[in-house]
Amino acid sequence: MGKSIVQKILEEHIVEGKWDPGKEIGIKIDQTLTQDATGTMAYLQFEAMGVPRVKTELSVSYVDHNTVQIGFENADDHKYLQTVAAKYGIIYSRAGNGICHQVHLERFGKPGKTLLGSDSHTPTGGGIGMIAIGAGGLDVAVAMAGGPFYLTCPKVIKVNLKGRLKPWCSAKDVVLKMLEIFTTKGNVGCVFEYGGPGVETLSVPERATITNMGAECGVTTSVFPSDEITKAFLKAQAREKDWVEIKADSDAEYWKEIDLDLSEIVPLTAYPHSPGNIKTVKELEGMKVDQVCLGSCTNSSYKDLMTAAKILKGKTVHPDVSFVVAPGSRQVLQNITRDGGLEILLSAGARIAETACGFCIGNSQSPRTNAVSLRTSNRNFLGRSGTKSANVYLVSPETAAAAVITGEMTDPRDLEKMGIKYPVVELPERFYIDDSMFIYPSEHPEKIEIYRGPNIGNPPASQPLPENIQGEVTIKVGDKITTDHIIPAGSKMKYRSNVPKYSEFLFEVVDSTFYERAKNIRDSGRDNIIVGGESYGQGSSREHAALCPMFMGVKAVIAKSLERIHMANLINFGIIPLTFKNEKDYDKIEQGDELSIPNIREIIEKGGILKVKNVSKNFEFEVEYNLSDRQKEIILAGGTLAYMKNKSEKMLKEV
Ligand code: MIC
Ligand code: SF4
Repeated sequence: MGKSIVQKILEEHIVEGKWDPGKEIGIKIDQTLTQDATGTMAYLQFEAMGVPRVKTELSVSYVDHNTVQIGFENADDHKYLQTVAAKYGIIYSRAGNGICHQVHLERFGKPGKTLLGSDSHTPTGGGIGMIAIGAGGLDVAVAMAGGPFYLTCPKVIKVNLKGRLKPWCSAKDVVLKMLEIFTTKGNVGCVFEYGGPGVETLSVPERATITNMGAECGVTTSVFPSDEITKAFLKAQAREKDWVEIKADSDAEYWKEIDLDLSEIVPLTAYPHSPGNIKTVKELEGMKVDQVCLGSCTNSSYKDLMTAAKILKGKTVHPDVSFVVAPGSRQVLQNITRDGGLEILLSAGARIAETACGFCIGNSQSPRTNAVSLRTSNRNFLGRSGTKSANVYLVSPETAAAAVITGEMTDPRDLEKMGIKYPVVELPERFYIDDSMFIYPSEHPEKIEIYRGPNIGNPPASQPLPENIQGEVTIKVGDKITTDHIIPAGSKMKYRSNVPKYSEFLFEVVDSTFYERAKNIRDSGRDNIIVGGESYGQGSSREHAALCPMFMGVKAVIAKSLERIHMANLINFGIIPLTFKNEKDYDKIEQGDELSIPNIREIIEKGGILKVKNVSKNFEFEVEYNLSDRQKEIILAGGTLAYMKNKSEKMLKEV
């Protein structure tokens, strides 16, 4: 039987286990990336491992999230990251150089390699034919130290692309269609592999838009073949030597296959407050728009910005609209400047923002109260824009540009009626390339002193799993709770390196009393327990959604289902993830109920049925713990750092 692309690349990297979908495997990681908001914690943990130099082929530390420097905190973090990179053999991409995923695709991504990134949109690299996976910072730190990355060997879903996109319809609409088909839940443990004749009609940045937002479906990653189009992109980046062909065998078998006809794709939008809420743009036609934001790691490439610029040529931004453009990288900005796009955008009245995440994570350009904001980004979770009452719609650059002109939701195909022709944008044969904002590691690491400002604190230590868990349901939440609900980003993100302070904002958008209540429970010697619905922990890779609860004394999360990265982060920080055996038990529990899980340590160690007693309501229910032997050991030890320490002490004794 032939092999899929996913199987081919993974098999080449497996160091523990074997190709067997559903079972845990450990893989070698060739490249890592971190960004500043998750990076500080990742490098503090890496430092704690005592490894003198990273062991990967390539590791890059990007600064792109916390670039708004109000107060000293972010600048302190940048300096810390710069010195760590110099000392440990990591390339440092300075603030201003661009969003990690866009820059990595341009300058470092290589077909056939594995990439692990401390950001959930790392699968952007799948656009160039790599297996690129998002993970918590601690997992990335372990990979930098040469350790394997553990994941569930995935079930591969083949997406057969046919036909060609019609004018005004774009890669963003394709991935929004995927979200309509697959939704944001129920895809844990799967990978989307794209194939079929439609693939060759899509450029690498378009493929990357599609793999980027696969993250919203909850898949482990998404991947495209590496073909002549990939080769042309790498050539345009002066990196043709990095090209290798990667394709599936013609008789490869898949867990599931679907067909998607690109010629049937129409302009789509995700309406508030989930990327899975899909409607056609036509259905919302005429809705007044207050803000349009073009950028983010999903849609900030040369093609995206040049397309919008050509649509806006000679026009002025509608008087009721604030139009923000954040180019994905300095390279994109330099190239649209060379090719005249920047001038058109400026003349139209665009507000050019820094080449960074910016508006996407709500740390700038928060819209007005009750605003309708059209964004080309990938997430429209409640409050993520920084304005809780705002309604964010996710759209393509074409739909965004149409609204900039009309001031309302407009199907971009209707621009033809206004005499605007569809702009065909080809990628340059050779991009203007300038790598001067990368700082390469020092050749004299012994001379580098790590800078630690007052904002940098060591990660708090976790505790081994207790004999019994005894405590209270501190919060009961519904379905699809995202990590943005658990711990907000935006203006609070500057406390990423200060866990006690950042913890004060836990569950802020859902219930602002959480912190005080959790603190009282913890300080009275009892355990905090979180009860969640389906797909708990969707969204980002931020390990603070586990680290801060750990700091607050959360010992268990009991949910109907959990998302991959968040579940791994909970385990890394010694919080046991449990699922209801019978989902109806969820309905019987209330916030404030006293729960006890007797003998949990013994049961995790030796096996057996795990029962939870609801002391307040006087009933008992069963929960499941779907953990590999390795994960059980981590939970028993109280998290990955403690587990690694125990393991190396044991090894030393044996020597
Ligand atoms: C996001 O888009 O939510 C982020 C901010 O990039 C996160 C990482 C973080 O919280 O720092 C992600 O996607 O993993
Ligand atoms: Fe940055 Fe937004 Fe992409 Fe996250 S989704 S990496 S915040 S641009």
